[in-house]
Amino acid sequence: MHNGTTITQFIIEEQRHISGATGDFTSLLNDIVTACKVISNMVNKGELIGVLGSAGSENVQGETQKKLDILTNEVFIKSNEWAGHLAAMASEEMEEIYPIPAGKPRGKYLLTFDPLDGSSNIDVNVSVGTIFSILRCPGSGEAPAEKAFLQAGTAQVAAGYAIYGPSTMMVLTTGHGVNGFTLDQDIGEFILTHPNMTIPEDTREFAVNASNERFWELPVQRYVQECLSGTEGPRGEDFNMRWIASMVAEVHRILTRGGIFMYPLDSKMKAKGIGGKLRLLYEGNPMSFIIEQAGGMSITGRERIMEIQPENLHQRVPVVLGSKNEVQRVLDYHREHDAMDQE
Ligand code: AHM
Ligand code: MG
Repeated sequence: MHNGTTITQFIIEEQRHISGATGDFTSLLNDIVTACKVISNMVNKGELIGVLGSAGSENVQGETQKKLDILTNEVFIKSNEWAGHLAAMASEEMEEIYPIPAGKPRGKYLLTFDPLDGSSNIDVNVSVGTIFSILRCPGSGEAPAEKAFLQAGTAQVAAGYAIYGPSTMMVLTTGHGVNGFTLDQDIGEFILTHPNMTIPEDTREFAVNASNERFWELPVQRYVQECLSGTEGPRGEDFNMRWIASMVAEVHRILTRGGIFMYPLDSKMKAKGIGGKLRLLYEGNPMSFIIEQAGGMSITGRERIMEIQPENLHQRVPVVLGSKNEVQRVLDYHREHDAMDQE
């Protein structure tokens, strides 16, 4: 029998410190937790229940959808639309926002999510995850429009992710630090196993899809080149490299032992007229909130991600996040480069 703190207990105790908390938020987080347990079970069963492979369709980003992208999106909607805590949801897998249907009670929060991030990894049995962010819904009563979601990351009430790896874990912030919970499959509960997760300020480990190197901007090329040149280079130290192609898994590694993760702007994106690979509202912002709450830093290369005023639901941003001193260095390299450009 476990005698640790369950995630429900943890959330209720945390909410007790907030005056005026009605229990709505606690209950919303509980529904999200339930959705992640269902997804964990699906991901875990994999081909036994015939959920691997492509669905033969594309999402709004023009990416091929996996069967699990669609199924997990449905799980998230079904788990979160009934209880009366939300006014609307938005997801990577849906072009438009999903207002709570007429006939169901409407609440004061908005939920954005990527139901299965890193889903290109699913068929090869590598870790994937779910990312979510909770915002307050501005206005009252009327059905929200897309505009309601266009809030800077600093306005987030909570953010988290579930990682479906060797263990299933949930990592959560409500703006008071970051805590990690491990799913005990025998009792079906997430138990607090990683209280107060913090990111070391220094690291000698970087993560980037190096196949894009020739398309990167000069400051990123410089940073990575200096890491690669190791003890003989200007950094005077050897660096290690990782690339899982699953942002949740990279962020989880960084929360565990430090590191820097980059999906920077590149000339291929610029040619396509997009501002990055990762999406601001359900990838960049929630991960930035978690990283900052754990003492790390999260920027586009030039600015703090959480201060960006979103212009549309599926907006993309460059992402550089992780151990403070390395992210600061990447920021400095961009500033130096941009200053020289001005001269
Ligand atoms: P997805 O939301 O369609 O899964 O895409 C996001 C993922 C991130 O998890 C990961 O960091 C990145 O895409 C990997 O990109 P690449 O395939 O270029 O390495
Ligand atoms: Mg994603």
